[in-house]
Amino acid sequence: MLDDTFTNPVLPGCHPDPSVCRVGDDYYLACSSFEYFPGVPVFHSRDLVHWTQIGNALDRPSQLRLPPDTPASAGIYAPTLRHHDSRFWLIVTNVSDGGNLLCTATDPAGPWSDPIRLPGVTGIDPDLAWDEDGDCWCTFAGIDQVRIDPRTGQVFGPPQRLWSGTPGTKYPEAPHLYRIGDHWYLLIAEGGTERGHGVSIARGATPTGPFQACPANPILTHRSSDHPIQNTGHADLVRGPDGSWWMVLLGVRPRGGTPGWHVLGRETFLAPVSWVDGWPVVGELSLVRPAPPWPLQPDPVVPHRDDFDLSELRPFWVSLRDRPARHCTTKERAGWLTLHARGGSLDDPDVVFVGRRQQHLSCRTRTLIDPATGRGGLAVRLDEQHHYEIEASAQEVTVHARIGSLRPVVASRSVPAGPVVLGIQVTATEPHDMRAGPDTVSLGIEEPDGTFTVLSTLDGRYLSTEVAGGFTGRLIGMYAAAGTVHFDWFDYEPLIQSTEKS
Ligand code: 6LW
Repeated sequence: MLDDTFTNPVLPGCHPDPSVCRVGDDYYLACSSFEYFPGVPVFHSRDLVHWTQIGNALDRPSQLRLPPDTPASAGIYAPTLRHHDSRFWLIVTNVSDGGNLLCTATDPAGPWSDPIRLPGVTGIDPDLAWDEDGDCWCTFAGIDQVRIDPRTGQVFGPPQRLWSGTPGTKYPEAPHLYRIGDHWYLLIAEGGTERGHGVSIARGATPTGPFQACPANPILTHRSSDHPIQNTGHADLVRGPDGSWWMVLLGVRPRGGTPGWHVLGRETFLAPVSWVDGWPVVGELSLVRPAPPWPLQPDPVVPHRDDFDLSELRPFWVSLRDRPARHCTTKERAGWLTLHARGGSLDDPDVVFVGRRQQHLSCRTRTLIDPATGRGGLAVRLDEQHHYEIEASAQEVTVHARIGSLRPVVASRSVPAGPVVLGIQVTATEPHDMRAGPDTVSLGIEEPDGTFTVLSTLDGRYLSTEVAGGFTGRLIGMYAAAGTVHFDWFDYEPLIQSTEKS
């Protein structure tokens, strides 16, 4: 239902380091994708609130190489997406294969070009900005800058230090440089991407500075607050067609007792921005807040059930490091997703896995698996050392957990031969229960009469970023552990609670 409020996060689930640009009435947004393939999801919106994934910028092996030893949370970091000279430009870091990459597209849904490399851009979080003379400035974590030729990747001279952020505050990173009115503004994140994160800004007369820090820095931080949205930082600014200004940024929603566990990764939030004395002032960032002044669009129709009837997988499905067709295809058995095992379990970095981001604090997933010729299942995954799964073989289903070095088999049950519906339900705990974890994860099977039998309910805190470390959040998906397994459909159903809408 449309009303005068909107729900934050605007892109729930693991969608950190958002970068946004506007062309006419259309907004486009890209974010980090780490060890997952395809990489750099790209979204479209007409109102900054409702986003539809239109593709992935790096969806061919020629664009994205994630070597088999790419650790979880390595890979693709922090794109900048810009529109200039009738083209879309995307610059991003592959920390696992050669550093910074630059691709272009005329349609942000793709295809994107094969990337050029930028060996002279020597840090993460690269930004692109063009000045009035057409010179292109690449600014990156440090905060350093070098002029580049964005068509060839050539750099002109060594990088120059522009600003180190607020004295005494760690990790000046995530720069974005903008010409706004009479000034060049240098927006950065600092304080680290955990609870100390924040956004600061400086301005100068030229794109190369010198830059003067805003007296009100940090212009956004929730550090040391009891705000339900924490770790706020890594932001980008965009101006609406009506002249209003907005900030997209990352934040997390920790739950449960001390220290608070967030399980969905760093999500994308939206906040209004006003200008006072030539400096941006970030308005209230809340879970539900007044809408932008233009009409809201209806929610995009997100297919919660995927019947695997298309020849290609939809863009929200991701795999680990690569996705060769010989291991993962919808073409082998019509209307089914077929997975041929490579690694033997979710502990293995080369396991054949197809998953989607968990985007809601509470949700229910189901899949119909045919394990007649193999073994596979349905999993909630944070990384190789942190996952829960329910696995089916010809006549048995088993619940496994992996928590660090512990690998218990939690429950098992025999089942009749043939396809079986596996299910996982995630249930957020009450926000004020200080002894609880963030949520519970129940794994079970659907009986022939449609009732759901839970085999095991596990504490969700062990599949949180605070326990596992790293930069990502949970994925839920299907995998093969041995032989060949087929999945007829996959269902993801948000369960709405008072603090969120679907
Ligand atoms: C990203 C850095 C950060 O490169 O986390 O929150 C890193 N900020 O800017 C990975 O997402």
